[in-house]
Amino acid sequence: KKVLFSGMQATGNLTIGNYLGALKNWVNIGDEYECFFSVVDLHSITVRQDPATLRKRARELLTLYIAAGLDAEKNCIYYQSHVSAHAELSWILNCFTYMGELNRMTQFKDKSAKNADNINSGLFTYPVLMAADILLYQTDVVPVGIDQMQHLEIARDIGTRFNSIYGDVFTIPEIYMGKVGRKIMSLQEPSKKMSKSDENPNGSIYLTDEPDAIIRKFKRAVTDSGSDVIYSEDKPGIKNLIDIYCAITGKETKEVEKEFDGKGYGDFKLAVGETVMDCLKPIQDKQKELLKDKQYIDGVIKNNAEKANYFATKTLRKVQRKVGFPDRV
Ligand code: AQP
Repeated sequence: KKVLFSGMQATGNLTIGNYLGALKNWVNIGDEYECFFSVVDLHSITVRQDPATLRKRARELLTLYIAAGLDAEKNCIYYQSHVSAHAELSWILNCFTYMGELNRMTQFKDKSAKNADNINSGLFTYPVLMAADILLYQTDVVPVGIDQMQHLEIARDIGTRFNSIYGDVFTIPEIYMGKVGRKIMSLQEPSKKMSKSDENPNGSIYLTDEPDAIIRKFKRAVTDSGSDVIYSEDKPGIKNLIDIYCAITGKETKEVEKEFDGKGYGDFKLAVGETVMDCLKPIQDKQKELLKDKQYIDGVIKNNAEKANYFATKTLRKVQRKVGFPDRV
């Protein structure tokens, strides 16, 4: 089987952007692959976190992966910090990455603008750690949203560079993106990506939002002039809502335009809200139930950390040998 790797940070409440751009695709295509789904907590501390909150959110996120439909026996669902090979490979790959390459990363520019008082070197080398995450498992495919495209390209470049010096050590991964939901925008500012760390909670639908909050936020969503539900670049607000609706229902944009022909924005916004609500409810219920089952979740954490460590260490040892570190005796 080919290998799939992906991960998310427990840096806040997940949004439907994270769900539709990444998690939902993991569930859809996961069966075809040997999968590694990580809660990437090493990445999270590039921005200052409250320790107790980070620990709590990491557990909630790991549980959410399962609640969203990933089988914890078939898939390796684990915490990045439980597999030290990520940090070790990341150091080695840092020595094969140029400052100039990292300087071009738009996420670094965005995040350092947002965190001007803490532009740490971890934030700068974030893409190298992400390359290590992916290359460690000899990954063939990485399902992520479009915002991660640049990071995936640098991972491919670093892997290719290493291979060109030392021979075929790493599999060079491909990106996977769903047809729709690649970039869900803020409900309040449709020119901006919906993001878990957005300060305006009305712009994002969180996976933990209660039904009435979901409906309220969709009702308040910024729309455009006119009143027709049409998929057009000139109507970024409506376009975003159609994207959300299509990503959940699997409908085509043309079908949606027809469905709401002659109906106003109000009806459409309510329909999208109800669709999202119905989609999230079973996931929320399942997550609540799983969070109560400490023994089961602890078992998943322990078993999968062992499994991830086994595969990751295999690649790490090979890399250490290639670069010339002494053999273990
Ligand atoms: N708005 C989005 N639309 C589609 N996909 C999205 N992703 C994030 N936002 C959207 C995808 O979700 C995964 C989560 O990646 P992450 O946890 O590393 O965080 P991120 O990409 O930095 O996402 P956020 O929500 O914007 O987090 P913060 O606010 O912490 O920076 C990735 O696959 C991403 O593409």
